[in-house]
Amino acid sequence: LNPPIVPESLEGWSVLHLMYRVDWTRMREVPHKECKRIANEVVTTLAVEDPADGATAYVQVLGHKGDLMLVIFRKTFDDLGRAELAFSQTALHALLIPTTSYVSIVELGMYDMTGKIHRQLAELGERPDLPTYRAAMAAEMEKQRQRVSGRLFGPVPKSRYVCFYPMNKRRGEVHNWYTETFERRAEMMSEHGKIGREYAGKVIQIISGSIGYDDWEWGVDLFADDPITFKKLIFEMRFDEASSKFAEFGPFYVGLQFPPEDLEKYLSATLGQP
Ligand code: FEC
Repeated sequence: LNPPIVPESLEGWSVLHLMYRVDWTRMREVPHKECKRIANEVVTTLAVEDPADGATAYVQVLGHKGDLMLVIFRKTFDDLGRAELAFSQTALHALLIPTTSYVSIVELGMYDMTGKIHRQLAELGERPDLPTYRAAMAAEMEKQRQRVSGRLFGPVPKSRYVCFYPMNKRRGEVHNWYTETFERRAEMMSEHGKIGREYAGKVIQIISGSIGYDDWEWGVDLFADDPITFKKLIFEMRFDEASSKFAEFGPFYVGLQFPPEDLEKYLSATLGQP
């Protein structure tokens, strides 16, 4: 039995994180009525009529790394391109200073499933070098895709607190994720999943793959109703082998999600006031 090397993955939403500082000096000069118009224009521009076509999350970022984070989920990069371009034409855009952005695609890594399918196909006499193998694998993956389609193209969790950061799996001289065998990586991901599942109901994570699209390999979005959950979960994961030996983390962004209809309050600095 030839073990696989590359785990299969399933892809969902195309995702664009956009982060901005607000030019508050100019924003304060905008009359109340105009502020309302500016906010409505953005919300209408980034709204999606059918939830099957995408969604947009609005997040007030804490700290100096940004003020406003928009997380745009769309079916394709083309749709993301249209959304970004349309947003760039809004009046608000001229009052924003971009700080950073991140391009990725929602990804479900299938270590466990890849191993299982590979074993099943081997029992049926299929081998990776046979021409029928790819088709058999593709048929199995299609079944999986149907099974998890709700997670690939799921709704944006409404949770109040959002944590976003990019990360890599290390490729150092001593510890190199990509030179570990498939079985070892699968074992480590299984341990990772076990810890993650202990947080079921407390956190919703959206992992998006960015190899080939951005400067890190994955984007991690976590949604929770209590920000302490992020600290506990990420701390606990630091001890699992996939993290302790192999994870490298980029900058962390944490903030407060608000519904699109509150954008006006955010821009007029009255959001969250009693
Ligand atoms: O090689 C790869 O495919 C790596 C992609 C990947 C990264 C990643 C990082 C984090 N996760 C975090 C939270 C959770 C929670 C659950 C969970 C489960 C998985 C599974 C895969 C997976 N995660 Fe992950 N995570 C990546 C991939 N993760 C695959 C499923 C494993 C299995 O079932 O055997 C449990 C959710 C559930 O099953 O419902 C929660 C967090 C991070 C960033 C921190 C860190 O890595 O230390 C938090 C990259």
